[in-house]
Amino acid sequence: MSNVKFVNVSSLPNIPWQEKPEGIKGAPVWRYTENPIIDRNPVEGVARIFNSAVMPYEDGFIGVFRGEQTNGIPYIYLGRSKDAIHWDFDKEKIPFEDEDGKPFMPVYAYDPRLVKVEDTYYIIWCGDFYGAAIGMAKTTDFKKFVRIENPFLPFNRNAVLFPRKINGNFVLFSRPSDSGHTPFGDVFISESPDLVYWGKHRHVMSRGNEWWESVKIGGGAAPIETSEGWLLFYHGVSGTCNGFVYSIGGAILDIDNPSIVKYRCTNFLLTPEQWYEERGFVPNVCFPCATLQDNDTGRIAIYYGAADSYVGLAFTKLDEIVDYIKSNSVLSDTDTEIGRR
Ligand code: BMA
Repeated sequence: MSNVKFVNVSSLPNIPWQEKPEGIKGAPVWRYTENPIIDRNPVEGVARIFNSAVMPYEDGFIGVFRGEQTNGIPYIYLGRSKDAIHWDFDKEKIPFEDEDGKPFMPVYAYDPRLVKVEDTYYIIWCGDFYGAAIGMAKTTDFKKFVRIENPFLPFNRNAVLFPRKINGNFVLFSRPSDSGHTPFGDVFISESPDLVYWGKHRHVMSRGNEWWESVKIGGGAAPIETSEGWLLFYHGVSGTCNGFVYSIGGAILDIDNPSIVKYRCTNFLLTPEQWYEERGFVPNVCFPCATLQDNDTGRIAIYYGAADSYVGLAFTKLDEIVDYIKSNSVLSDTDTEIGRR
């Protein structure tokens, strides 16, 4: 087993965890036996919670949750937990405001990510900016949530912020798209010195390396810094005669220039197999949005939306997953290039 180490990752002794069961075939990723951890109708007025992001906070955990309201409109709700498995949700939507403290609510908001950079927590989502585009806000106390400029023009979905600046700049994955369900999509990154002005756009990874990710791919959880590079859990989409199938993939990106992919796993790491992944509002979806990790043990907990209806939890270990990705890596030209043309 490799001696890969986390970098800039804290101890998290209360990370949710189950040991790897016997008989796992394929990738070393195993589901929590009590999945799904969030069931339907979790809050008054919210029919389903899925595609959500969590992180350690104070003596427990906090998260931003995609709540599909009973009128069908998605929004972001705050949740708190002692064990990162059982969650209490606020009944009200997150009250976003502008820089002057006036209410400034997105029209809708979905697929939130939650990332801490230095002393500030950032929430990144997909919302309406005269078409689907990326929204962002910041908080330091989870009481006051201030919107910051929308980083990109429409259409763009699925943005993920890196947990630290690289060469002095914030770095954001995104996936330019169309106004519909987007039958294409690669992952790009952009840099910003101030979270207002974005540039130095680079291509990271193309769809279509393998059939399970042949239609489109998108950044998933915030990348995890390791001695091998940025460990990325992302989603890949396959097109079938009966619709899209969303699986979880894994890649490792260069630490100083993450537009360069060092390793990319040819096999999916997790694909819909359980009832809560195969059956729901949108069947056959595993959509990763966050991880927790413990520096002392190498444990990683992956949070993923299941069938646009539930939240699932899966586990892996740093050394096992890095070994698996490296030993099953197949790279294309667009992976290894700097991503500028
Ligand atoms: C994507 C996003 C995700 C969703 C997925 C499957 O385009 O809308 O929120 O989980 O489709 O429906």
